Amino acid sequence: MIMTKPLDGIRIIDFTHVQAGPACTQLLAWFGADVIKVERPGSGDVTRNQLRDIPGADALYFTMLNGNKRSLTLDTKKPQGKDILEKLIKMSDVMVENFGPGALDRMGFTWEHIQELNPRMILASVKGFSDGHHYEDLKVYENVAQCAGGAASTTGFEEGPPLVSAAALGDSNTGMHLAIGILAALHQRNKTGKGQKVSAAMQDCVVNLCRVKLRDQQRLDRTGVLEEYPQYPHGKFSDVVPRGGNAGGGGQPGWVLKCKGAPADQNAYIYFTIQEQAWEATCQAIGKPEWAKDPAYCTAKARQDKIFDIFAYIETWLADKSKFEAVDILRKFNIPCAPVLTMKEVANDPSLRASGTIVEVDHKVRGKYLTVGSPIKFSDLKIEVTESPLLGEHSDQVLTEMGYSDHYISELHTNHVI
Ligand code: CAO
Repeated sequence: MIMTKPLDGIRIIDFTHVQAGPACTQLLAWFGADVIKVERPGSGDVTRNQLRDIPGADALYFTMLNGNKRSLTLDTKKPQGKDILEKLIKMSDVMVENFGPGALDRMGFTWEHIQELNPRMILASVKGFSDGHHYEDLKVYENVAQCAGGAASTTGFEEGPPLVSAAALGDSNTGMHLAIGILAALHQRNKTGKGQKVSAAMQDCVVNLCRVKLRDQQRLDRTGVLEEYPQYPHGKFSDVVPRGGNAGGGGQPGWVLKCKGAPADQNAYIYFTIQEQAWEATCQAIGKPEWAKDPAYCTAKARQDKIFDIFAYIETWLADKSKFEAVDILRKFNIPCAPVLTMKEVANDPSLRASGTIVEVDHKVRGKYLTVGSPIKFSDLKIEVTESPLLGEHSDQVLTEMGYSDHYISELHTNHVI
């Protein structure tokens, strides 16, 4: 049986850099697309050089976002470079870009021109803000998007400043949204034969993940309080959603609780959730069976004004248990919980290794490195994560496949077009 991949036969021009665009195209490469990363000769994606840990080797930022791709250097501002890009557009299915606003147009590749070259082409763009937005001219990085999307104002503790998350809500998250848009456009093209422009703005994609906070704003407007927030019932609310610390966002209260070794060990904590339907089991687990039927404790409403006293008691129960021992006990009682894992623990987690979510890749210059594999698993596809390409590693190969002669390719080298 010949093994095929979902995106076999789809050629993608990867005109992306930094994280949002590269995360999108790497995902599509894992699914089988031929992803050709087009980079500026001499320098390439700026992340090849930033925060290098091994002199002379592409930085981990680059290697971890550009696996499974080929690299073609091309100066698309030179006439010969433009000609080659035009030919590549005619031969490809998708072009993904995340340049600053207007850069692609200034290069001469407007959506109208791309459509003339290839009506089947799907042009997929990441920008900081959506078209027509009053900030549409702004260049945007991760934390800018987290602030503009409502995430920062609702993250952190009440007494502290707005806080950004370590999770790439603006970058990789937008890349994943864009990938979904591309797959939908490919599906539609199968029926209509026509491509289209797909856009994902980083602010919009952060807002999409902050849906629950928009819910809270409307609840607050109506009732003046948010009963699952630590400010309730003893603190004060203003007219905007406050920072909720480690509170759970749904109907079941939760918090990060200290275990044996904390706070000296800054990560000796678990996340503990009090689920209404598991209250009796929770009381059994933490050695307070008498709370199960006590009217002062046995409903979520009754517990509201003493939820932090309950968490404080659970911390006394946790004081002689490591975070792993605690979870091993609590899991038997069906309590939603997990240890707070460090990145070192994530990197070495045997289950993450076994599932292919953390993978070791061998790179021809830097040697072995860890990266995050596909979080999406398929029954009929084993995703192989391969090394990122060196700058221009596949230029000659791609140009030969496009029909250019060796003589012309060597002229392009001489003229620094590739
Ligand atoms: N050949 C010739 N020129 C090239 C080229 C190539 N192969 N590739 C890129 N360029 C040129 C572009 O045409 C552009 O030129 P002009 O500005 O003269 O028209 C120039 O390189 C710079 O592009 P840029 O504006 O994208 O780059 P920047 O480093 O100044 O900004 C970033 C980076 C990320 C802030 C900006 O690209 C951006 O806002 N992107 C959209 C939002 C986004 O994706 N941000 C997430 C990044 S991940 O944190």
